[in-house]
Amino acid sequence: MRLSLRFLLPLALALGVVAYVAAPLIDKLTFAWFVRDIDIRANLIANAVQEPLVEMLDDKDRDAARVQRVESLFNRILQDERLFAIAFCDNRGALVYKTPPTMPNNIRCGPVGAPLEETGRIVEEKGGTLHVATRPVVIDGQHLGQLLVVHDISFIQRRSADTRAYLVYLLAAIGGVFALITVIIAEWSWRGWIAGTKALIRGQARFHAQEPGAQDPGGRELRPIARDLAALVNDLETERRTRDESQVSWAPQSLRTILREDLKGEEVLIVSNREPYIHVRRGEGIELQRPASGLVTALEPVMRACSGTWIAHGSGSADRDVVDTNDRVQVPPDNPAYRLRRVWLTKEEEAGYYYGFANEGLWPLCHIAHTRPVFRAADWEQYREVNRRFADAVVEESKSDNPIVLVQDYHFALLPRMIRDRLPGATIITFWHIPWPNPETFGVCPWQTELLEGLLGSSILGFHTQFHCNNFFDTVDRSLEARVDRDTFTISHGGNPTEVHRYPISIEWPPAALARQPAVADCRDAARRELGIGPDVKLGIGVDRLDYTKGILERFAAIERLLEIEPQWIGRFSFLQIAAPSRSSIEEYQSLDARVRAAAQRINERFDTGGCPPIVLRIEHHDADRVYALYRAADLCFVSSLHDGMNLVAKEYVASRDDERGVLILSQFAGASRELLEALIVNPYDTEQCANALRVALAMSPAEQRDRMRSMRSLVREFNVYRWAGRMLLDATRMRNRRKIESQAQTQAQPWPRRGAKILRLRGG
Ligand code: ADQ
Repeated sequence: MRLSLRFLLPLALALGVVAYVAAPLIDKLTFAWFVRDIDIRANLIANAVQEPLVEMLDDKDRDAARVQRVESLFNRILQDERLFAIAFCDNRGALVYKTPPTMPNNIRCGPVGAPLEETGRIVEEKGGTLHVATRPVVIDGQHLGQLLVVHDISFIQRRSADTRAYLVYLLAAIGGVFALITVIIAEWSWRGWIAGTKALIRGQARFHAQEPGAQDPGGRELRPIARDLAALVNDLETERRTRDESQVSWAPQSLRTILREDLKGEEVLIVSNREPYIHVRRGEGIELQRPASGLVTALEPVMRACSGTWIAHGSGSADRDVVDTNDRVQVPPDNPAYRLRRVWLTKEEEAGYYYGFANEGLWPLCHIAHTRPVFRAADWEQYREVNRRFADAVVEESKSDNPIVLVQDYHFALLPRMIRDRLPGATIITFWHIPWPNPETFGVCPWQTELLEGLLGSSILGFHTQFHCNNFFDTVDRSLEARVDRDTFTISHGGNPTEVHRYPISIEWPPAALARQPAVADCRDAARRELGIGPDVKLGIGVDRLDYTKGILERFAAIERLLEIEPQWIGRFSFLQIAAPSRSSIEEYQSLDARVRAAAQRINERFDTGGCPPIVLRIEHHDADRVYALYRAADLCFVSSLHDGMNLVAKEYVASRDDERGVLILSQFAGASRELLEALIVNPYDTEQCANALRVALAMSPAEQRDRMRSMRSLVREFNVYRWAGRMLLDATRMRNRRKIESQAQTQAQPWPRRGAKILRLRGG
C-alpha cells in the first residue's frame, strides 16, 4: 500500500491544484460567454420591440388599444423565463414605462445622450443577479429615449456551479483511471524490477542485458536500469579489484582495514581440524608446539590480524589443562591476539572422522597419487557426527546471527550446510586446501551427494587453482540437480547460491622466522658443520610432512639417478630431507615411513664415500626458525609432490632467500607451479627429467639464480597470505552487501503480497 500511496497522493494533490486553479477561470469564462449571449439577446429584443414602441410613442392620444397591444407584446416577450423586465425612459431620462411593475427601483435609466453600451450592467439584487442592457430608441435620426432590457442571469451562476461540480467529478474520474493504470503498471514493473534486480545481484543481468534473445527477467523496458545497475556493480567490483590489485603490499594491517572499514568489525570465526597451538605434557611441565601444517602456517597470521575465534580439535596431551571452563584459551600465550576454542574428540571419533573418512577416504580420493581410498560406513558416521559437534561449537561461539565463518578443508565438507541451517545469515567461506578430482574419480565415493550438498551450504567455496574449480563445477554438474553458471562462477542448489573461486594460498610476507635468521653464509656454515660435510659440498633440501603425495621416494630416485649420470657429485652433493611424522597410525603412512628410510639407506650405502652421504634423512618435526635456517643453507630445494593443492614449502624457500640465491625444483603437479614459473618445473614421475633438473640446478650460475629468485620473490611478496585472506574477506563483504540490497528490495516488494493477504483475510471474514 505504501507504494500505491506514493503514486496516488501526488496525483490527487496535482488534480486538486488543477481543480482549484481551473474552477474560477472556467467560471469567469462561462460567465463572459453567457453575458455576451445575453447582450445579443438584448439587442434582438430591443430591435423587435423598437417599431411597436415607436408607434406607441407617436400616438399622442395614446390609443388604448394600441397601448394594450404593445403591452401584450412586452408581456409575451416577458414570458421568456430569463427576461426579467423591460422598461423605457424618454429622452429626458424619465422612466415612463416598465413591465412588470414590480421591477426593482434601483434599475434606472442611463444618462441622456450616453453612448451605446455594448455590454450590459450587472446588478446584484436580493432575488439574484440581473443583467441590464440599455439600448437607444432612435427613429429617423431622432433620439426618442432608451429601452432597458433586464435579464435574470442567476441561471449563469447555477450553471457555473454545475460546471464546477462536473469539473471536479471529471478530474476525480480521470485521477481514478490514471491511478488505477499507474498502480497496475507499477506493480507489474515492480515485480519485473525485483526479478531483474535479483538476477543482477546474482550476476545474471550482464548476461541478460547483453545476450541477444536471452530471456530478460527484468522486462525489456528495464534493460537500461539493469545495465546501469550492472555498471554500478561492475564499478564496485572494479573498485574492489583495483583495491586488491593496486595494493601491492598486503600486510596484517590491510586485513585489519578490511575488517574495520568493509566488514565494520564483524565477527570472524575459523574452523579447522588442526589447532594452531598444541599444549603437550613433557615430564612435569607443559610444552607448546606449532604443528607442521600448511593450513596453520597460512591462517595463523590472518587470525592474529582479525582477533576472532579459532575452533579446532584439542589434540595435545595437556590441552585440557590450559583451557577455561568453556574450553577456551587465549593464544599466542606470550602475546594473546585471538581465542582458541577446543573441541574434544573421543579416540573412536578421531579414528573414524580424522584417520578414517578424512585421511583414508577423502585424502587419497582427491590426490592422484595412486593410493586407493578406503570408505567405511562407520567412519562416515563418525565424520558426520564430528561435523555436527563442530557446528554446535560454531553456534555456541558466535556472538551474532550473521558471523563470517572460515571453514577449513576436507575434514568439514558437511559443516557449511549444518551452519547454514542453524545460522542462515552467516557468510560461510569454505576453503578446500587440497585438489578437487575429476567427476569420475570423485564418483567412487559412496557419499558424494551428501558431501557436495554439504559444501554447497557455503557462500563462497575456494580452491587453489582454476583447474580445481573447474573439476568441482563438472562434478556438481554430473552429480546434482543444481544450476551451474560458469560465467558468474556460481552454483545454485537448495535455494542459496555458492560462488566458487580460485584463491591461491601463500605465506606471510616477510616471514616472521626470517627476521630471526643469521646471514646466509652463517646458515651455510652452521648446517654443514652440523651435518658433518665439507664447506664446498652442495646441499639440497626437502621439507615435507611424511606423506605419500609429496613424492619423497620419487625425489630420492632422482638423486640416485643424478649420481649415476654425473658421478662427480658423489661426495660433493648431499640432500637433507626433513619429514614431519604425519598420520602415523594409518598403515599406508607407516609403510611409507619404512620405504623412505629404506630408500635413503640403500642409496647412501650405494654411494658411500665415508663422510658425505647423498641423503640425510631426519624424520622429525622442526620448528619454523630451524626450517628457515636450513632453507638458507641449501643450494637447492626440491619439491616433487605427486599432487598438491599448492605447496607452501616452495614459497617458503623462495621467501627465505633474501640473498637471491638458490634454485627451486618444483613439481608440475603442485598448485605452486602455476605461479612460480621461474622454478625448474618437473614431472616427478619422470626420473630422468628430475635428475637432469638437479644437474642444471647444481650448475646454475649465480646470475641466473638471482634472476629467477628475484622474480619469484616479488611474486610471493605481492601474492602473500594476507592477500589470499583479504580477497576472500572482500568477496564476503561484496556478498553481504548484495544480500543487504536484495533483502531491502524484498522488504520494499512486500506490500504487494501483504495487501493480497489482507484481502484474503477480509474475504475469509
Ligand atoms: P600440507 O600438505 O601440509 O598442506 P604444505 O603446503 O607443503 O603441505 O605445507 C607444509 C607446512 O608444514 C610448511 O609450512 C612447512 O614448513 C611445514 N613443515 C613441513 N615439514 C616440516 C617439518 N619436518 N618440520 C616442521 N615443519 C614442517 C595442505 C595442502 C597443501 C597446501 C596447504 C595450504 O596439502 O597443498 O599448500 O595445505 O593450503
